Amino acid sequence: MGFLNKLKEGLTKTRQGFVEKVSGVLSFNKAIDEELFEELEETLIQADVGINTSLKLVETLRTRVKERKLKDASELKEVMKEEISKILTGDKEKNNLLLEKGKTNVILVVGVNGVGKTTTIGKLAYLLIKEKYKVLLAAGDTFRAAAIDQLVIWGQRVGVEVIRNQEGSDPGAVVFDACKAAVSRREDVLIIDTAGRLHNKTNLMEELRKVARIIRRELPEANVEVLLVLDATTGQNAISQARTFREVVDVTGICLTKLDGTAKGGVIIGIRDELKIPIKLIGIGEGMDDLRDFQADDFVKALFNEEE
Ligand SMILES: Nc1nc2c(ncn2[C@@H]2O[C@H](COP(=O)(O)OP(=O)(O)O)[C@@H](O)[C@H]2O)c(=O)[nH]1
Ligand SMILES: [Mg+2]
Repeated sequence: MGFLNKLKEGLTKTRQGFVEKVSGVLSFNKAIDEELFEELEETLIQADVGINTSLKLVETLRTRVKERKLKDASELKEVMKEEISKILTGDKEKNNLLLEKGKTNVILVVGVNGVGKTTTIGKLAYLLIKEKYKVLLAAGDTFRAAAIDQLVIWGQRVGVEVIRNQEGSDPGAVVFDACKAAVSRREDVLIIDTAGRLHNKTNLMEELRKVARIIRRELPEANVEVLLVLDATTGQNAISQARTFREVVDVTGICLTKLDGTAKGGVIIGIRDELKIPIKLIGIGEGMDDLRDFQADDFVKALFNEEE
């Protein structure tokens, strides 16, 4: 199955909880009135779009109704799709990963435990290899041996090397070694895994700051992407996680995982709108091929179950 069809299938529950309800509200032969806007607002909030973004979206719809002199609720569906697409697209230039051939590119992957960092790194390495980049991985989550092993297994699966140290060792040292190795081996992309134990927030944040400093110092010329991984199934919680991480590192992009099978996929709109950080990648499964660049238009089409 192609990625778009898989995305469509993965978004089934989100579609049921969001698009189908919105379509119900915006049915044919229904007048556009205050009650309709309120119903719409409620539906968006329940679909995990988030309160602020829902209010804003409905406000925009009110404006469009006046501008375009719309009369029937069914006409609002297209407008809604347009506006969602606009929010998700944001500033188009910034929606791709920071990658340049002929330069060292570092992707520092951060996020809380279990959101899918290590899996995303494996999938991303696979994606980049297919695009002819030379890729190196660094096992910066040194807290548990299993975390290191998991990355090593991904490395073997996709055929890239993993710089690692023992369990409990200093992540800064692993990152230092990996930066050196990336230069000496002329790697195009260094992807760094990190720990995500939020319950020990101060330590975690210190660790991340330190790692970011080491990258800057060792690879001053490199492109550095700080990719925050968020789990769509956590809904609004993903937004508060993002706020926490943003206080510590300069997050340049988001990867939203687990869009397959969740009913909370509407959160993607709130994430893009509230955080103003581009969504660069989406994950729709545990397999090697289940990660892709985020394309707002394709996403909206898949969400609304339209043909390509
Ligand atoms: N369904 C689904 N599962 C995912 C996705 N990404 C990661 N996972 C699963 O989420 C779990 C946690 O992933 P892991 O990479 O270990 O998270 P980490 O703690 O952030 O490194 C694993 O079972 C992954 O297979 C995704 O896009 N879809
Ligand atoms: Mg991990």
